[in-house]
Amino acid sequence: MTFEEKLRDLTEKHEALLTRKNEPVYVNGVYERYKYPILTGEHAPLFWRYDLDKNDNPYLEERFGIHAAFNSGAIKWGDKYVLVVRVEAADRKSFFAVAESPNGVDNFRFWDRPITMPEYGEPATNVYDMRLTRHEDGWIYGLFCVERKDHDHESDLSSATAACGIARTKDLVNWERLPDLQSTSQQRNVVLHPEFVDGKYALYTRPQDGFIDTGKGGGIGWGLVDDITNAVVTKEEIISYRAYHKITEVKNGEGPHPIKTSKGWLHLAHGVRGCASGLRYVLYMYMTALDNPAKVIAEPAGFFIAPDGEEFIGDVMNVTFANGWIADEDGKVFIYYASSDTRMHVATSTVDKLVDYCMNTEPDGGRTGLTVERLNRLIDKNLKK
Ligand code: BGC
Ligand code: BMA
Repeated sequence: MTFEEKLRDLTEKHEALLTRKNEPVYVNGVYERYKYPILTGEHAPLFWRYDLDKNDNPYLEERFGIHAAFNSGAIKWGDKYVLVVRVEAADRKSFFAVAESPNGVDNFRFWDRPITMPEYGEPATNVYDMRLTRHEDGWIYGLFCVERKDHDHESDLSSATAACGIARTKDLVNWERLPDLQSTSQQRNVVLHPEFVDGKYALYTRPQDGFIDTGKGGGIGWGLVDDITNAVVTKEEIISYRAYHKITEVKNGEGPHPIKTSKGWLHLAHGVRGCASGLRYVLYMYMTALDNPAKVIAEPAGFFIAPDGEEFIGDVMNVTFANGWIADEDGKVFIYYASSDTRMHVATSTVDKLVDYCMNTEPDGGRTGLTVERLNRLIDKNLKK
């Protein structure tokens, strides 16, 4: 094949992937999953991956490998569904890039350039998992994990530190970087609540003992901050707890910021447990009171979304992770989740269905006997008919 033929072939296949129609697949009455992932590394523009100059690249070789597209923040942007994607290059570094779709379930396309995120302090080794919040102060905030080498343990090549980076924008292109969050522990999974609470910025946090170990960290925390341009959180109250033999035993963390409903705030989070094959990441939901986003009023037992089929397989197996969702004005909800640190998917539901799920699914009693009692209550009800 000539250079031109190869390029035509690549372009046709790429265009077919980008415009592939997605279809909902019935799951459980609560949400629909979709037939195809909505974004993968292969969705990255060809002009990110190839040098398209025939003289410089006569073999049309890929010059910049894009390995994965996952863990995306989400926001409605005019009438477009927009994701700020964690794109991972073949060199393991991730960065943020915006992708948009006209309908939220297919035809996602990256904007021409990735986000050039200004640095704060020591330049980051890696950044990932942005949570977007359109705050009532008028800015759009992106909170994300900033990973740097842990210089106190230089000889251990894997030692690192995690901090919450904070940036804000009006157009998703130009970002103003603010100082990283200061707190008593390392932080990954910090999320900005969209409203002021007692006149302060409110954060969902995830205190942890070390870079990986959440240790005594307890779960998803809640803390107030006076000034977002110099964010310091001094007190973190745990609101969604980790517990022995629950899906959150090893870790948990807030997903995107909660959705406000007439019945309370709807939350999406991830829970992690350990098993022989490593860590298992699943998604779960809970609700908090409308007048107190830190007060849990419902927490259905078990997972809401767990890996299924090809979702099990990827760079980091057995992972579903979500840091973005969009609630439309008509009540439809687009849940953007990633599988196995590799690709993005969507599930669709409605605010009413999600509230119903949270309010009418019984909580985890913490031991097998109570799980059987819960099952028998449902069986009794159904068999009486
Ligand atoms: C990876 C993250 C992961 C974290 C903790 C980082 O180096 O990039 O995906 O969540 O380590 O394991
Ligand atoms: C983490 C997260 C994600 C990732 C997951 C599994 O701790 O912050 O970035 O999806 O591990 O690797």
